[in-house]
Amino acid sequence: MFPVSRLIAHLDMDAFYASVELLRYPQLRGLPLVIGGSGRYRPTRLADGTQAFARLRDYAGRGVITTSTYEARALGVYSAMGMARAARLAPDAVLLPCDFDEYRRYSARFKAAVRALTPMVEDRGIDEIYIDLSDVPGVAADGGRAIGLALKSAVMQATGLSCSIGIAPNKLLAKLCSEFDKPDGLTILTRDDVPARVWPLPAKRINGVGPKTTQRLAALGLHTIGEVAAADVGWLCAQFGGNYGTWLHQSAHGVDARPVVTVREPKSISRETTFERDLHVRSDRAELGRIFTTLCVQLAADLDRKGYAGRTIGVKLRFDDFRTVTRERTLPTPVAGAREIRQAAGLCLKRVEFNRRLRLLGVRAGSLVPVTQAPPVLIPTPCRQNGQNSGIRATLMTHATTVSGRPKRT
Ligand code: TTP
Ligand code: MG
Ligand code: MG
Repeated sequence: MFPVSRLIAHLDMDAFYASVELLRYPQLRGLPLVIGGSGRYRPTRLADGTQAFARLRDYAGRGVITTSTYEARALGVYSAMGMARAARLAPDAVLLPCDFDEYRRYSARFKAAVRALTPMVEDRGIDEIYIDLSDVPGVAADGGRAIGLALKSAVMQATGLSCSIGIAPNKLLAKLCSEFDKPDGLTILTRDDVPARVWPLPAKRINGVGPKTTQRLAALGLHTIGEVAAADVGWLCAQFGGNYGTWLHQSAHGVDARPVVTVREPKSISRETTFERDLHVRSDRAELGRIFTTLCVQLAADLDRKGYAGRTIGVKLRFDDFRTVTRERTLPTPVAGAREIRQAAGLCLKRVEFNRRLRLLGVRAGSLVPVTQAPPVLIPTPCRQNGQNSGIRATLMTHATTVSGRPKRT
């Protein structure tokens, strides 16, 4: 089991996508900036060499804010807010489209910088990680402050970006307190701090309490984490079922035994896109075909980069009434190439009834198996004797993708 007392850090990058954009457009620092919307709103270069940026008020079409700088948040503009509403709140905010490839590069960079200092890292997505600091020498003496500061400065040095870190006895509390002092924060929370610093917070701040549970808790008169903590565990179990009731009780008391998992095999890898306008399967056939191919090519590149092949290929569609359907095929051998993915996904699409316009299309590879791609080798093979050019010729043999095992189910 775990050592008696663990020390876990949760590190989360500050306004991540927006901060990466500010590295290439430093002239926008200090201004309200939002990321999201379509690629049409890329900056344009003017004759005098300066760049012109779109403003939120210029935005036409649908879409949501992906993230915003703290200056934009001060105007009430947050992640997941509709563009139209955001434009009313902050018409002058600068608007930039997402550049996921760039964000992935910076994600890899900050994670590498952390791993170089502390190897026990659990990847939790593009801009956050957990780190088990329990075995860092001297960490018990200052509760993790020195290593926390060292991690922040390593991330800054590797990326030019700030992050916020929470250090606590477990993942639940670490995740909670990494937000206490955002941006550029470092918060250390001990078990003794739970009543004063955690109990006054709204129950939804517990990672795992979603909007539905929040509503049900509120209907039962429980609004803060402290109120959940004070509730009788048997009563919570009667309301929410044994597993969830117990989990709620423990979480509200700041108890969480989950380990930091340093290797995590993905269950599936997928790509999807929401269209700028709803597309019709017949009148927009060419455009849909192009989008479909691009998704398959991107998915193949993701699989290649991560070293997997998929035994199942599936599609996801969302219609203009928000109905979502998925179809999946299991293949005789795992595939990783764009052509094979497109073929299998195409067969999935044949099983869908298209009677409405489409707003989203996605392609997914599941039942992943790690692959090791052997390089092509030249092996000598004897030529057929035909009386003219006998002898040895080289035959290019491309090794098939070899499957080296099944991923762990997580
Ligand atoms: P977050 O860490 O939730 O947000 P953030 O880094 O932008 O801001 P904070 O300082 O509060 O941590 O998410 C990381 C990135 O993930 C974010 O920059 C953009 C993306 N994202 C979405 O695409 N959709 C969302 O709804 C959210 C919340 C984030
Ligand atoms: Mg973040
Ligand atoms: Mg995050």
